[in-house]
Amino acid sequence: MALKIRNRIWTRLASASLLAAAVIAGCVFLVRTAPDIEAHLSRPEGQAGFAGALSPDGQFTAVIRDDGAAEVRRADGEFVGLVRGHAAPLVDVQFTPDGKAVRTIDVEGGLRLTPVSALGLRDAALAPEPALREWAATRLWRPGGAQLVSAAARAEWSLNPASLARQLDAPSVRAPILPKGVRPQPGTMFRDCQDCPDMVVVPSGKFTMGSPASEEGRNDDEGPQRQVDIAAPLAVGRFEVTLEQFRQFTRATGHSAGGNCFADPLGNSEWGGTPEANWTSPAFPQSLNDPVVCINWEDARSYMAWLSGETGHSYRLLTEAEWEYAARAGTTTAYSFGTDADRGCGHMNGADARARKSYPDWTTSGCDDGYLNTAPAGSFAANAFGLYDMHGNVAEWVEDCDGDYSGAPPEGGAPTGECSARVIRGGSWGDAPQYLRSAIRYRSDPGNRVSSLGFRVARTLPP
Ligand SMILES: [Ca+2]
Ligand SMILES: [Ca+2]
Repeated sequence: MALKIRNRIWTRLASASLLAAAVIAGCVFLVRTAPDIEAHLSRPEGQAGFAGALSPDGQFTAVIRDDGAAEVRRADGEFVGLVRGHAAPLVDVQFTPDGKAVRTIDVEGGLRLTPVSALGLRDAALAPEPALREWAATRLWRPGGAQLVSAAARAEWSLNPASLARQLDAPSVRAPILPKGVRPQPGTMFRDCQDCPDMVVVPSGKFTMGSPASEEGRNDDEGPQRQVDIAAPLAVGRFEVTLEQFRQFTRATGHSAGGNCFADPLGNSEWGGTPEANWTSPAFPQSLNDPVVCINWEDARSYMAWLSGETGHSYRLLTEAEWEYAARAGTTTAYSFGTDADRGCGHMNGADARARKSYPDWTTSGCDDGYLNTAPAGSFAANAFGLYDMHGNVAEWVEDCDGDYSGAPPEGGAPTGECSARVIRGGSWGDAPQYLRSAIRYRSDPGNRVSSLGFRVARTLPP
């Protein structure tokens, strides 16, 4: 196996909603029986109730949440946007009689009118084709809230990475389902079906691949640096493929990802190929939203083929160049959050102080990132493109055969054909910070399965 010996696990191979709450409180009964008037509910004084309203046309509800924001939903319960007070919690919300605005009052008496169109609802309703309505009102997510933004407003976004990160940083909220025939634009999110992976559209661009000689922790195989042109936008999985997503694939196809996963079956540092360890049982507990592990390169490719068939789109692994471009998200520093590995515990799941308690011989960071093994997808901050867990959590297979940069294609393509080692990127929960850098490169026999190794999907976009 073409593996380097490092202090990393796999190298040891060589060695419901508020509306529901309203239903429980019986208040929806009030608004639903009076859709022809400006429905209005007030928070009972001294009680943990709520204020809510129904739009005059009966299409939307607005309910004040415990955090003082008004949450607007469609009548069927689908979330569409938030209205907040300028600086104080809201205590009252109504729709105006003409239905064109949401009128809110905050605890200090401040009145605010928020046009319905500002929530994107009007743009959605005016979209020329019914199939485009959802997309015309693409959701943008921001810390602490979310809102709908019209297609026209979206066209005015700059591709400022920091701006995109703010908009996309809400991992618990799913991307909208992309209507057939719609080409997603850079800076937006989508998924192709109900259970498909969330995708982020990253813009085209040029970047410098590899690390400078001055980068701390650098390995020689990260250079020489070279210029790469990612010529067209592409869709990248927002998260690593999860256990639940992989389970859907195996149920649908009968695919058997075998055992003999490289793992630590007893949690006592006796790592090795373990016959009984596999993706359903990697020798540590996982939630269904954790990234799937013990997946070899062929398993990942089989998943892509199935997902492509299910959706009619071209799903594939990222090339190595695309992966680094996506991980850097416009940055040139060792990590997408900067150069300071000591800040890493807020940004990535790697080998940390918690891991050292179980594995005293490991090189780790000095901080506690909260996870010994895998973390649920999206547990850490996204990078500027809105992608999660590019640094750490699980290391990720990419398409390329292993090779040095002098012979690799310059335009982001992958060497094709049979090869004895495929590239792995990003490092994992078992790796010290220096092995989680954007430029770090690993490689492995494509048949190997490791309890810290998974993958991420990409999708080619039509021209
Ligand atoms: Ca960790
Ligand atoms: Ca990762």
